[in-house]
Amino acid sequence: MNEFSRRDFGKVLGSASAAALVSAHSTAASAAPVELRFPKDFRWGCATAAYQIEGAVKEDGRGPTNWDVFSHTPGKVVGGDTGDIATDSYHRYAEDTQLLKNLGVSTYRMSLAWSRIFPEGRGKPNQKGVDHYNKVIDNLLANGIDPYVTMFHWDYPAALPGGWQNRDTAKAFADYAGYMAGQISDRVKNIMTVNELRCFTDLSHKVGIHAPGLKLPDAEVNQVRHHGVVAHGLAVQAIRAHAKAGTQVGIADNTVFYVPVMETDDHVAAAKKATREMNAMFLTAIMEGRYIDEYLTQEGANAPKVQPGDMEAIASPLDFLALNIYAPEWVRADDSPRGYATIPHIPSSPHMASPWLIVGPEVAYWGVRQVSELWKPKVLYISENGASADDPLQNGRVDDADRVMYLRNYVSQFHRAVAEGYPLKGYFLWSLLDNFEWADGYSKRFGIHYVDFKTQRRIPKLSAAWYKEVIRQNRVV
Ligand code: GBH
Repeated sequence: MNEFSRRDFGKVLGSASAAALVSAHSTAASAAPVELRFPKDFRWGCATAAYQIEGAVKEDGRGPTNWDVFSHTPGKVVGGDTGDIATDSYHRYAEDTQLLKNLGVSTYRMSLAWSRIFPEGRGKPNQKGVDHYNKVIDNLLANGIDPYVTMFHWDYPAALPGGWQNRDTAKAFADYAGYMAGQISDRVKNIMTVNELRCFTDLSHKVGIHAPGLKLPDAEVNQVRHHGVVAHGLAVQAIRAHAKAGTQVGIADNTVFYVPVMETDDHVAAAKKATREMNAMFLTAIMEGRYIDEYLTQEGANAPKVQPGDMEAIASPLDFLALNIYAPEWVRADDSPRGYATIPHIPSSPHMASPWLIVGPEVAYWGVRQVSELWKPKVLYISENGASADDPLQNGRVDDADRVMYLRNYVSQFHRAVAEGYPLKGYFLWSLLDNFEWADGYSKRFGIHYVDFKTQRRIPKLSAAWYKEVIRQNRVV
């Protein structure tokens, strides 16, 4: 590399050093394997969510939730599965901590069940619920694992009238989030408000496949979406008001990312525009503090009713942004007024065990890059990435080479984003263990630990061995 190109490369990398992130085994002219190495302080973790793992739905004063009601309604979840027992992690959390410790992760993303703290959504807190999470958090810390806590991962107290259709739920959520921030922020340094706005609004109220299973008209869906972002914003404010100074506050969003069909300026620009416009009601509103014209024009009379102060709350500054990245959307530049055309997935699009989980590793790179270019977050995390697989259990082993393939390709693309200097600081693999996969029940496995749901025995899959090695060597293996 001559002086000029070396300096150029250095500029792209920002503070990161090229040599440290991409290194060759030897200086031999040929056949030197290039290693994709991560920065020393890169944080590796795993993610789970309360309703998907805890079980113990009637224990210690927990109130019923939207998902208890939904999963017990015949026909809503594959196989009639429920979260009543799940992976029994309410009782087995110490065992799960040991799984994490064995992997060598430095972080763990978990969520709190709102209805364990406020069984009816508001009112007097249930001390037993608080005690439980204190035990879980203390157990993680005692094992050298830093918990990242999500306040809402889709399970809300069924007693809240109207759920997210009711604006008051946003206020109740903020009160709960603020209260819990006050309880845990002496030990928990990173808090996320909500998980995946699009899922708990659209999938629950428009598509109807998630609790409470509604198919509302557009105007009402837009209002639910608005209540979702307001809830996030009010929670940011409440957490800041009650948490210890220095607590880092963010959101875990499943922004839909548009991947350019080829890496040329026109397609790259078209994809970035698509990402901004297609997420107008969620992340774009949060980062820009307004509903952009493209969205308002498109929705017309169905646009959400916004009250004074809402947009300021929604745009409350964040310390970090966290992204759940799974399937890509492909997009190309187009002559139409909006300048892009999305390309539908077709039967030959490769996917994992879940039909929706199209394999498109480049989305990992483009997601990080687009968000960085559009809104310049200070710190980014991948709050979820992972895959479902069929996981044959044979002779006590689960050789999930396909999941390893998926993860290796996505992690390689995250590496590219880090190497180019984008502020990606950590990665949470979904999921630590097989669990209740929402409407798919236990029919889809996302874990890197296999769970035998009859015995609750956990068996590390090949992907757990792979991840452990990634963490140990801090590079793609
Ligand atoms: C995330 O959802 C969630 O945060 C996590 O709880 C979940 O377990 C994990 O990822 C794996 O799914 O059946 O075609 O109508 C990802 C969002 C929600 C996308 C369910 C696919 C079903 C689409 N997913 N959705 S479809």
